Amino acid sequence: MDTYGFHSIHGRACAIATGVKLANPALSVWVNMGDGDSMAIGGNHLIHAVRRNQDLNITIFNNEIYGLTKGQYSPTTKFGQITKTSPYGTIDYPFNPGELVMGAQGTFFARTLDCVPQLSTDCMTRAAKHDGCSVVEVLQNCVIFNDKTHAAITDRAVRDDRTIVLEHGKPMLFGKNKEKGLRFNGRQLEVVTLGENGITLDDIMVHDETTEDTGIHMMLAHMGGDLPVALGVIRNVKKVSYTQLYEEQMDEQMASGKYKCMDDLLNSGDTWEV
Ligand SMILES: Cc1ncc(C[n+]2csc(CCOP(=O)(O)OP(=O)(O)O)c2C)c(N)n1
Ligand SMILES: [Mg+2]
Repeated sequence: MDTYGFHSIHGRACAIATGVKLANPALSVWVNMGDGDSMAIGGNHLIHAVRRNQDLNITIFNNEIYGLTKGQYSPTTKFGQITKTSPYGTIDYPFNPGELVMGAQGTFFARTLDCVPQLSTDCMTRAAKHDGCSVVEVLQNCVIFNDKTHAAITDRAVRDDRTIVLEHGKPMLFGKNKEKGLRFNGRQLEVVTLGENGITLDDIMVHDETTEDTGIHMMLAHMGGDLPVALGVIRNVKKVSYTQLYEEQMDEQMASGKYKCMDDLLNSGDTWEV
C-alpha cells in the first residue's frame, strides 16, 4: 500500500504492527496508543510485544481516561477519581505503564510530558534508535474529559521540583537550581539536598540506563508522591530482538531446510486424499 500508516482496531495495534514488521522488517514501525488502548483492551498484546522484544516503537499517550468515548475510567485513572463510569469514585488500583514494561522484561522505557516538546523529541529519537521494543509513555492532558490530570507535576510552578529528567551517566539531580538529588539508602530511593547534613555530589546516584537487572529501573519508574516523577530514558538495554531472530531463522531454513516455500509445507507430512 502506498501509505505511511493506518488506523487499526482499538486494542489490536501491537498485533497488527507485529505483522507489518515481520512482513517488511525494513520499515520503522510506530504504534501509537492511548492508555485504554494499550493497558485495557490491548494489554495482552502489549505485554507480549514487549516480552518478545519485537522491534517496534510504541508510544502510549496516557491521559488517564477513555477520551474518545467521552470519559470512562481506564486502567491508569487515579484511585478514587470520579468519572462518567465511576460516579462514586473508582475502586480500581491503577497500572503504572513503566512498571508493566519492566515486569514484561522490556528493553527500553522512556517517559515524557506533552508540554515539553524537546524532551518528547529526545525520547522518541532514542526510541527510534533502539534495536528492539521501545515504549515511550507520554503523560498527556485531555482538556475535555480529564483536564489537568497531570497538573500536579506538569505546572510550570512545580515541574522542576516534582519531576526529574534522567540522563545516562549523570547524577540524578533536580529542582530549580539542581539543588536536590536522589540517594539510594540501601533499601529505597530518597530525596536529599546538596549542602544539607553533609550531602555532596558523591552521595547522589548516577543514572545507568543499561543495567540489565530491572530492580532499580522499576524503582525509578514507580516514583511519584514524595519522590519526583522520572522522565527521560529510564531503561535502554541490548537484547537480540524477535525480529532479528525471526529473520535469521527464516534465512537458515530457506538455505538448508526442507521447505523453501508455502507449497512445500502444504504438500508435506500430514496430507491425505479424500
Ligand atoms: C474493538 C473496539 N472496542 C471498543 C471501541 C470503543 N473505543 C473507542 S476509543 C476507546 C477508548 C479510548 O481510550 P484511550 O485508548 O485511552 O485513548 P484516548 O481517547 O484517551 O486518547 C474505546 C473503548 C472501539 N472503537 N473498538
Ligand atoms: Mg486515554
